[in-house]
Amino acid sequence: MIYTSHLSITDKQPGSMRFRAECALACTGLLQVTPEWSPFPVHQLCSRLAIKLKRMITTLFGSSEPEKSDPKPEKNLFDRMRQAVTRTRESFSARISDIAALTRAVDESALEDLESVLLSSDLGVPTTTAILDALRDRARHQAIDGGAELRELLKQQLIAILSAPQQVVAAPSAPPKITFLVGVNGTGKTTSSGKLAAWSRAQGRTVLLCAADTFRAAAIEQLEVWAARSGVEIIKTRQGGDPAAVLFDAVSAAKSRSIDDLFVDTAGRLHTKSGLMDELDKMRRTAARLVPGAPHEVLLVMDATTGQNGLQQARQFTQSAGVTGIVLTKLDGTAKGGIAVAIARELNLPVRFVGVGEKMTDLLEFSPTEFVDSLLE
Ligand SMILES: Nc1nc2c(ncn2[C@@H]2O[C@H](COP(=O)(O)OP(=O)(O)O)[C@@H](O)[C@H]2O)c(=O)[nH]1
Ligand SMILES: [Mg+2]
Repeated sequence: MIYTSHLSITDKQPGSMRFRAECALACTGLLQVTPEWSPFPVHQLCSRLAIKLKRMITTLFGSSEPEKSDPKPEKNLFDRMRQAVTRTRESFSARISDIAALTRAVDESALEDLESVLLSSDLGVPTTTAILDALRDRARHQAIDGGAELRELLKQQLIAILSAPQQVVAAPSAPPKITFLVGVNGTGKTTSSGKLAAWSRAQGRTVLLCAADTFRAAAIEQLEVWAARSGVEIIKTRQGGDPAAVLFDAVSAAKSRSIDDLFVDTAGRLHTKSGLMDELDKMRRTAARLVPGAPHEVLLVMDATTGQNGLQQARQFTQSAGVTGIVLTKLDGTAKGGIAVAIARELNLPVRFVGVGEKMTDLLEFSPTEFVDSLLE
């Protein structure tokens, strides 16, 4: 928000505190000064105070300026994915290279080594078993010719599993497209809502954020900071307000303003808390009443560092919440990125996005081929 100075020309006494404060605000860009200010060198007068003030505002509220959404990221998506899975690749790829180097003809002992690598990267027992079964089957029909071929076959298997879930997202016949972000506490729902808003804006779409986590005041403020960073508007209510009511307002606003994308940040909930699951149901019904077919996407936000536990939780969640896809966050902080493969196979849901850090641009659209290539290159 930009304020306009109401100081009259006669009030502008260089020694007065108010004048100095307004000069400093003008330097931060938060205060607009009228042309009549031109005789006063505001930037020289108070630039040091302005720097202090700006630092204080940023500390208290985060940056109020829209972060530049990097029209030309210095790294391409593949490099960024590669960077994000560094820790997983270091344990995964190096050990697979060892197997490949030692293996002339792929035998049972090489496959057993591979099994232990897959398990330690959090692919989980059922997915690892399925991959090993397919490789054994192949080896029975046609010998696997050394480590390089084993690596290639593994790649194909992983890409096939990750590409299998083909959840068709119902495109709305008229805007807005409504996306809910759901999941347990701390997985990254609010952060991902903000990043998605910026991502969608960067695609040239119009975006609105809805703060439907009314449980904690901090969640509303956190989303406001994200809205300011990504330069989108936010619809919110007071803490403790009815999430379905704020959603109603947000959908109505999105409809009347012809907004393309409405992202709805929701409160953290466990599938076992029936009150909160009912609340989510009510939100679904509210959205559907205003926009037929809504919500068009329900993204379950999962924290990659929680591994198989997170998967177990997600399995139960997807059954009751109509989840259409996954946002897998904190991939940058784990050596167990193999969880993405387990998710695709066991939940039969596509991983739509991955979170690779805490910045606005640290959200990548998921591509099975890029993911597997960056794990196994
Ligand atoms: N390193 C990293 N941290 C993340 C990522 N996504 C979210 N976080 C952090 O995880 C914490 C919880 O995120 P938040 O969005 O508040 O979770 P919520 O409770 O589900 O809304 C915050 O400190 C975020 O900065 C990610 O992709 N990578
Ligand atoms: Mg939150």
